[in-house]
Amino acid sequence: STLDRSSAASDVYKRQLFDPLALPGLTLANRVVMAPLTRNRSPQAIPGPVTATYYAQRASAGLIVTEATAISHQGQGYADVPGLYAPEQLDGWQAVTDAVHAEGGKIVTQLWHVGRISHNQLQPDGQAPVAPSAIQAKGKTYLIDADGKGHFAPTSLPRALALDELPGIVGDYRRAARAAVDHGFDGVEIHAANGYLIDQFLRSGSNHRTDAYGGSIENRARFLFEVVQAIADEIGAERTGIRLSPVTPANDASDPDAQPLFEHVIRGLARYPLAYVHTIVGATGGPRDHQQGDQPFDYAAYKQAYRQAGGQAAWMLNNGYDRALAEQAVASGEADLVAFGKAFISNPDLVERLRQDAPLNAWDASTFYGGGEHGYTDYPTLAQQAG
Ligand code: 8OZ
Repeated sequence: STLDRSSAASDVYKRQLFDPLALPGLTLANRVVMAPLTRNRSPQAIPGPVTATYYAQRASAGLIVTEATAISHQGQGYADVPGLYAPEQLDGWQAVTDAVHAEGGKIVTQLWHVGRISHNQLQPDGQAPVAPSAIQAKGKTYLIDADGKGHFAPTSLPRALALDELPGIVGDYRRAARAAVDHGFDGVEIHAANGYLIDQFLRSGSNHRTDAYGGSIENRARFLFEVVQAIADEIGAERTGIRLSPVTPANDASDPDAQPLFEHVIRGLARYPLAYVHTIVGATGGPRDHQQGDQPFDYAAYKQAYRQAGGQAAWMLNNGYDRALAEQAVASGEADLVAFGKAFISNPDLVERLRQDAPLNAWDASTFYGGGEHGYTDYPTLAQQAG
């Protein structure tokens, strides 16, 4: 394997943010990753030609992780987010992956089931969203009215999933992963972060089950491992990544004891030869030093638990990284890959800007969610600004 796992070798070879990374299933041109970014620009859950342009403009990223993409209608929780379960959606994604590959990029899709972070009006037949337990999240989802105006709205009360429904949802993950690679994706990222379905199973705040999927840490992690196993069986672990957010409060995610929970999860993940493990440091889009419970999360111990258990996947970190912090993280061996979010929204050529230490375009938060090409495909590159 050409995967560089030898942090001890850094005397002679100092890894840099702009060096390639050859993973067993995925060769990346550099260590700068485009983080998954929800943009709400896919009416009928179909990514259109503008979405292909948007991702192709950002193909110089070492890896693009698409916006979170629903594995099923039940997995939908926001207006105009894309899916991976209908033929027209998959045709749309084929155009996206073709466009990114034509520019020399690599792209994986983020497999998403929102669980309770949804609204009856987004669910099949207006039903309640599903969750480990019937506990409403203190949080918001995003709806678009008939007049096309978007707004945030409280999430609906979910119903608890029956035991015999879980294999069907695992099957939806498997099917979506297969469809993704059949439509040109280089792999998938399992969205196990930010208070969505898998994270709802993990955390004691949202999981009050008394069956084999609730209670102990082992039980709460069972659903996650079933999803990982199914996807690894279907497309190969080397084309599979996973995103975790050990302490985020996003979407009412809560567990006072994150350290043993996520060390159990990360040790279990070491059993699979995954492409990468992607960790959000702190509160998603917020403070990097956020904590759950009364102890700061020990990220070094968490990573060490993974390596000691034999885990060899590339280590991807995200949240609040700038150029200096990212270079330091990669050069020190703390991270193999660093994912940038908002900076990629406003800088299609972010890699080149970082390489030159050029100024970055500011982002316009008012065009993050919903809308058209403005704030989506009209941010200029350095070359466009110079011309
Ligand atoms: C922002 C708005 C809606 C969804 C996440 C998928 O936080 C999201 C998301 C982010 O992971």
